[in-house]
Amino acid sequence: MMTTSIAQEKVFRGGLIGCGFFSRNHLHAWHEIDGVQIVALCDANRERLDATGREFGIDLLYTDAAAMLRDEQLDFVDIATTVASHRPLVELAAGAGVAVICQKPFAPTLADAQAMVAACRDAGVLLMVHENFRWQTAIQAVGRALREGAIGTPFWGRVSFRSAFDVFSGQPYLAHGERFIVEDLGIHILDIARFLFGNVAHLSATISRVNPSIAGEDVATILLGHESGATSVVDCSYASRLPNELFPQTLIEVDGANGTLRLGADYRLTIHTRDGTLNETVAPESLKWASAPWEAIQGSVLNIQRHWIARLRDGIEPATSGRDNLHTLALVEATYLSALEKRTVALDIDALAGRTSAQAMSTADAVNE
Ligand code: NAD
Ligand code: 89V
Repeated sequence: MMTTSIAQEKVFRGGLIGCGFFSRNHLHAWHEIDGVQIVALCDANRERLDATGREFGIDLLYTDAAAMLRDEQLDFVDIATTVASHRPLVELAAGAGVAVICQKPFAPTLADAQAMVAACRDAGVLLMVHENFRWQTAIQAVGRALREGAIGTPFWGRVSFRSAFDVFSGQPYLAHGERFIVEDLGIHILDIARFLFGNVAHLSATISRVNPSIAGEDVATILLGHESGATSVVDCSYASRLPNELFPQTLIEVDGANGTLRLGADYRLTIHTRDGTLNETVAPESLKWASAPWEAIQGSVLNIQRHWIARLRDGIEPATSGRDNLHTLALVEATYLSALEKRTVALDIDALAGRTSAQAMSTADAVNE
């Protein structure tokens, strides 16, 4: 792992791999951050690659990531492809001695994720998972308030994402996977629960599919027992038609020894103690390139990428590192296992990695029961 800090004047040279639906948020955010330039793009799809190059004024274009890493002097790669390609691309970058950011879901299995973390550790390169939800302005504000002791020690929480937004038109692949909401969206909500209440000792979950035209589950309810002793509920749904569609807002409730905290609709943060009630709006920063309803997510992309450049400069492991993300991926695996076997599951990363690499569980079975 790098340990020396790098001069403030250095401009980091990045190469982005995967010019699809979400990558434009990465590219807009990189443009906004001092001390970094995306100098090269890679996509296996030539048409998409050329169009993205034209739009963002980048002319070093590759259809092969190995060729980009061979021909360009890069400080990092930003992997914005879908999950199947993550392990080979991370290992390719590590082999070239180049630091890596990789989109979520980091890996299809925990065993793959462990191998990717080991590859970057052995190569001495920093690795960050683009686990951006906890980087939303509102979620950071909640984390700060809890850390500062605004309501005393939390003993109970709920992190909730309920929507009927059509995610499939922008991301058609989400309709076809055997796994859907826990792997794609629940992963963020579980990560927020970890961010707020710490690592998890055990969990119990149910999942189901309401929308008959998709393959995976679109509803999940997960009860988490945290190592701190706190209990939290993570609930996610893409089958909830509400009078006010809040996509992509995450709502949060926390009860602590001295008071309560609520993050309600439209980023309204309320903190109540014996001393009174504080109300604040913790909305995302307004960005020229933001587009409704994605503003909070786009703001979080800017925040996480700023964090990456600061950590790259200081040579320090990022908060949402590959190593950190193993705990979040373990929550995803434990959720599917708990739903399938209808039991409480202990959060033992190595045991869960062993099961998933052996393809020991079938998500479809859990959904269809
Ligand atoms: P997409 O399918 O629209 O784009 C992926 C692109 O990667 C495609 O253009 C494809 O040709 C290219 N690609 C795939 N493998 C490649 C390889 N080996 N070499 C070069 N190019 C390759 O996908 P998307 O919707 O942009 O999602 C990308 C990732 O971002 C996914 O992992 C998804 O979960 C994640 N995502 C995250 C958020 C978030 O808020 N964090 C939101 C949406 C998507
Ligand atoms: O964040 C994501 O990964 C997206 C979305 C918010 C639409 O679920 O897939």
